[in-house]
Amino acid sequence: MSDAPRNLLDDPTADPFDVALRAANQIAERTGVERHEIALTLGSGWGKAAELIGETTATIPAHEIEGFSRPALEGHVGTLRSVLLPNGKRALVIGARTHYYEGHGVRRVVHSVRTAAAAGAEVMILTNGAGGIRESWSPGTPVLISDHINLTGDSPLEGATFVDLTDLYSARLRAIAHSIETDLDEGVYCQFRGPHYETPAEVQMAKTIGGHIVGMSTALEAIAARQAGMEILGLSLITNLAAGIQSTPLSHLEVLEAGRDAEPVISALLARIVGAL
Ligand code: 8IG
Repeated sequence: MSDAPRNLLDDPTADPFDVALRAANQIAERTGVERHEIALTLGSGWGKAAELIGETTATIPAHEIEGFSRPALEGHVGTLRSVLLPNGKRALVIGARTHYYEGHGVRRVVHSVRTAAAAGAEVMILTNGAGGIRESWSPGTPVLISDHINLTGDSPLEGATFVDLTDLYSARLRAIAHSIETDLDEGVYCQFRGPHYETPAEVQMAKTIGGHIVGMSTALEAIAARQAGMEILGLSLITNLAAGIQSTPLSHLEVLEAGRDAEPVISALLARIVGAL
């Protein structure tokens, strides 16, 4: 038996929105900031943006907040930060992502997004490291997410909760991103369950059904963000070409390296986008 404290979200009778509200209240108390207008989840390759977007006024180990867990993966930072933006707004920077492949259930996956909404965020920026299907994308290319295909077979919505996902990735926010970086490409993000990377045949399937990016995180989070009424901006850092698109095998090390190399450039881009919101 593990002696780690149990997570409230693992209790099926707990209301996940209630847990998110408790988390948001704890964040308000720990940061001294009543309301965070913008939230960002920083995936692999995007971490440096936290320093560039503004002044960090509080840093909290995420696992000290209700419903959050310790980071499962090296290269993922388990902190929540409150950042004061130059325009006076407050951003909640989430460096702690629970992935679907960890097997803790979708409630744990989307808890950070629901917490951000409960903390007052109206804009949710979701970033990730991902594989690229377009051959013109070299590792290190940032791509705007225009839409997604959720291949997990799961949903963060429970019961007969029908949520419209038209314009899930806000055209308004994408236009702002384009005004900052005119040659930013867009693509459809396919979320696979992982943690294995795709087979080349699966990548071809994703391409055939209209996908351009393959990843393991963002679609489920975006659905929960929309349910919570937030406007969503999604950005992928292409850290590798998807399996079979490149001739060499994929390695997690390669992914981390591409992320590290691109980090200063894409983080500066994200900081400029945040500054324009
Ligand atoms: I970084 O090639 C990263 N994440 N599914 N496929 C999937 N997720 C990824 C990939 C990839 N690269």
